[in-house]
Amino acid sequence: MSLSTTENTSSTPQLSPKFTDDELSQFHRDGFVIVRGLADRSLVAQMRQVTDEGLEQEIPPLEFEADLHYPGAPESRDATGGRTVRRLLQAHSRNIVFTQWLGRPALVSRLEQLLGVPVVMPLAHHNCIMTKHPDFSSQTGWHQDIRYWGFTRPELVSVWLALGDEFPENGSLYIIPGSHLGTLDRSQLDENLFFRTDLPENQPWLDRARPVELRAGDALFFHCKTVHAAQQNMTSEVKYSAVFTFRPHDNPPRPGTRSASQPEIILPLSSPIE
Ligand SMILES: O=C(O)CCC(=O)C(=O)O
Repeated sequence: MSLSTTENTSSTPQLSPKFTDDELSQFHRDGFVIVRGLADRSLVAQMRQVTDEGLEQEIPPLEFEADLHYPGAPESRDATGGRTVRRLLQAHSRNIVFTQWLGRPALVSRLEQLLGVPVVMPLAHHNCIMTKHPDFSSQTGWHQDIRYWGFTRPELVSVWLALGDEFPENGSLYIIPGSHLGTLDRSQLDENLFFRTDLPENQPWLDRARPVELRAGDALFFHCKTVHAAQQNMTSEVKYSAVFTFRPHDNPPRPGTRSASQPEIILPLSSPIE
């Protein structure tokens, strides 16, 4: 079963300028909410073009599948498929189209509802285009994004924008509704802080997992504690997603952490101050 969403099923979908009360309740209850068609076709097409160029020309900074050693990844950069890109890093500075996306009132107003004003975007986390290739992509285990981040409070939201259709066969995310509200004991995690699938006590959580099916232009908003995972891409087409992370202005990175290692961007307000 795929997730219930906020899809507008009328023939001419109207994008609401903000989250509805139901959507906000869903985010707080489940730790995520999907907005259909948040980015229009032209924005998606431009981002895809930037991604194609970045991949063809190997424009740095890049992260390769081989760098992470996740299950299914090539052994090293020299192995067959070793130069399969997992992420085009520093997406924001790759093209003006990302500034256009981050300035969209329909995006910023929703972030303001979740995080208050002004919304701040760390450049140290996500800020990437995820690419998932046939043949050489890897599995990403169950995890919370906050596990290696260093902020004052675990209060951040990521927005995962699909640049093509995402479904289980091409490695879409799976997500555990409500997991952001749970308290994980260290013993439930492995040495790399992935949620263990071999423990009976973790099974009830894993049984609740659902695939996140997206169409190009759909956006998944998810909490930094929401547990998620993804499989390899078993299709013949590469999957692209643009992912950025946001925080409330009063939740700064802790000094000395990787989260504090790069500058941040303060998003323009979604509507002018009166
Ligand atoms: O597409 C994937 O493999 C999942 C990526 C992910 O969850 C992450 O980078 O936090």
